[in-house]
Amino acid sequence: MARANEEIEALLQEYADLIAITGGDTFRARSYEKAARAVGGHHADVATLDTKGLREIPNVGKSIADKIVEYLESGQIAVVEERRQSIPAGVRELMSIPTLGPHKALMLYEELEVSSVDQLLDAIHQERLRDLKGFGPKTEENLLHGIALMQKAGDRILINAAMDSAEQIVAELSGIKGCRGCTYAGSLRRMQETIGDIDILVAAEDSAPFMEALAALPYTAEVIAHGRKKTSVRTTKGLQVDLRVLPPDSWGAGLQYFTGSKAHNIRTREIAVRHGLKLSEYGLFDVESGKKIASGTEEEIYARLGLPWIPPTLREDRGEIAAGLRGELPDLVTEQDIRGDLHTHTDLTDGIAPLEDMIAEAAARGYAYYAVTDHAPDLAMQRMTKEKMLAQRDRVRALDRKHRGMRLLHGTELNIGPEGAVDWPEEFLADFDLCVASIHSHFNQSRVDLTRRLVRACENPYVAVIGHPTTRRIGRRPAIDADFDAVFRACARTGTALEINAHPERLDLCDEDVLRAKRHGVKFAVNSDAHSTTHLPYLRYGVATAQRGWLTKDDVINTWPLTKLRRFLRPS
Ligand code: DGT
Ligand code: CA
Ligand code: CA
Ligand code: ZN
Repeated sequence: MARANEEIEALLQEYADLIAITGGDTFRARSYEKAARAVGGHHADVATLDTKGLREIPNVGKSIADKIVEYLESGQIAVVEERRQSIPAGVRELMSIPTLGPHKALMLYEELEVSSVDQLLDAIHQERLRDLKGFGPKTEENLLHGIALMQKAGDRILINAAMDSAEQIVAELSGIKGCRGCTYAGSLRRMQETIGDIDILVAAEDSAPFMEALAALPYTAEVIAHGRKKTSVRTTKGLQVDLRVLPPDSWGAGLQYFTGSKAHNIRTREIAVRHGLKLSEYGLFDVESGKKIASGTEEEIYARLGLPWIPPTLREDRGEIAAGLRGELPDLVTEQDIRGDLHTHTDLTDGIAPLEDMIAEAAARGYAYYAVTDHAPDLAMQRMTKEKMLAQRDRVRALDRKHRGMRLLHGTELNIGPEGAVDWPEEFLADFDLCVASIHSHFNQSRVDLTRRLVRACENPYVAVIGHPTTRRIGRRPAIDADFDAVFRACARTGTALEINAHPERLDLCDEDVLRAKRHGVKFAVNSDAHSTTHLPYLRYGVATAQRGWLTKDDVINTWPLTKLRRFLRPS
C-alpha cells in the first residue's frame, strides 16, 4: 500500500496551484506548497497520526491538519474540489501535463485560447507557441514529452494515440513498391482501450525495403531489433512498433495469428487439433500429410475450422468461438449505423467551438440528427442560466430550419448531485428534447450512496441517458465504486440508456460493463461528449467499445430512426 502522505502531498500542491492561478493570495499558496512538501517527506504515515501528531509536521498548522483529517475520513478535501470546479475543464487538463505548470497552462488558455491537449498539440505543430513569452523550442520539446507521458496509461498508451501512429505507418508502408497488403494487427486491430505495442503486418516477397523504411521514418527514435522477418522500433512518442513482413500466401494465417488475442488463438488452435490439423502463423496444415490446407485469408482459415469469420473486436475468448460454432455471432453495430451524436458541448459552457461550427462539422459527418447538450447550472463554473439556455434553444431551432438533412435536438447535460438530484425543476426539464445526466464530483461516497444516487437519477422521468456512468479516466481516475448491476437493473426498468462515452480517455462504460449491462436488457447511446469539432470523430472508439461489448444496432438508440428515438427520449 502506498502511504497516504503522497496523495495528500499531491492534493495540497494542487490546492496551492489552484489558489495561485485563480488570483488568490500568493503567501497562502506558498504556505500550502511548503506543507505539501513537508507531508510528502514526513517519516511517519500520516494515516496513523492524530491532529496533534499532524501539527508536529513542519508547516502544518490547524487549518491544514483539519484538511488532512478531512481527507483521511472522506477521501477528499471540499475546498480543493470547489477550487477545481472554478477552472475550465480544458485548463485543468492542461495543468496535468507533467512539464506544464499551472501558470503556463493559464497563459496558453488566455493568450491562444488553447484549452485541450489536442489543441495544444496543434498549436505546437503550427509553431504558435513561439510568440509567447517564456516558450521556446526547448519548451515545445518538453511539452511533447510531457503529453506523451500523460497519454500513457501505465506502460500502455491510449488507443487514439496508438491509432494515429499506426495509421501513419500503414500509409507510409503501403506506398512502397512490392507491398501486397499492409495493416495493423494485435490489440489495436481488436480495438482494446489501451495498447502495449503496435503490431504492423506487410505482405510482400522481399522484406528489406519495408524494414528499412520503418527504421528511417522521421518519428522513429530508436531501432530495437532489426531482422529479415521482424523489425522493432521505438517512436519519438515512446511507443514500440513491431513490423513483420509475411509471404503473401500466408497473409491470412499471419493476420489471424498476430491479431490475437492469445486466449482466442489458444481456442482456435484447440479446434484445429481436434480436426487433426495444426494452426500456426504460416497456415493451417494437415498433421499427417503435412499438407497446407489454408493460409491466404482469415475467412478460409476460420471456415476450415467450421467457423464464420470472427470480427477482431470479439476475439477475446469471451464466448465468441462457441457462438460462432452455433452460428450465433452478433451482427455488430458499425460506425455507419450511427445516425447522430446525443452528447456534445459548445462554447456556451466548457466546449471551445461555437454552436454553428459544431453543427457544421456534425452535418459534414452525415448525421441524420445531432443533440447539443451543454452543462446545466449545478456545475457552477459553467455559469449556466435559464435565460442562456433558452437563448441557445432559439439559435438551435433557427439553425434546425436551415439544415435540410439533419435534425437538431436541444438538450442538456445535467449534473447528478450527491443525493441523486439534478439541476432545474421538472417543468423546465420537460421542454428539452433530451436530458443526459452525469456525475462530475463527490466520487468517493460510499458504495450504497453512489448506487442510490445513480438509481435516483435513472428514476427521474426526464433523464434519458446516464453520461459516462463510472466517471473513470483511463490511467488517471478509477471508476466509482457503485453496485452497477443494481444500476443496470434500474436502467432497464426505467427505460434509461447508458452512455458509451467515446472519448479515448474515458471509454465509459467499458467493454466488460457493456456486456454485463446488455444482459440486464439495457439500451445504450454511443456519444462523443465532444468539446470541440475535433472530438466528433472519437465516436469510432465508442463504437469499437460497443462491438467489444457484443452490441447490435438494436441495442444502440442513436442508430434508430428519429421517430423511434424520440419515443424513447420522451418521459416515461
Ligand atoms: P498489447 O501489445 O499488449 O496491447 O497486446 P497484443 O494482443 O497486441 O499482444 P502482442 O503485441 O504481445 O502480440 C500480438 C499478437 O500476437 C497477440 O495478440 C497474439 C499473438 N501472439 C504473440 N505471442 C503469442 C504467443 O506466445 N502465443 C500465441 N498464441 N499468440 C501470440
Ligand atoms: Ca501489440
Ligand atoms: Ca507486439
Ligand atoms: Zn459532457
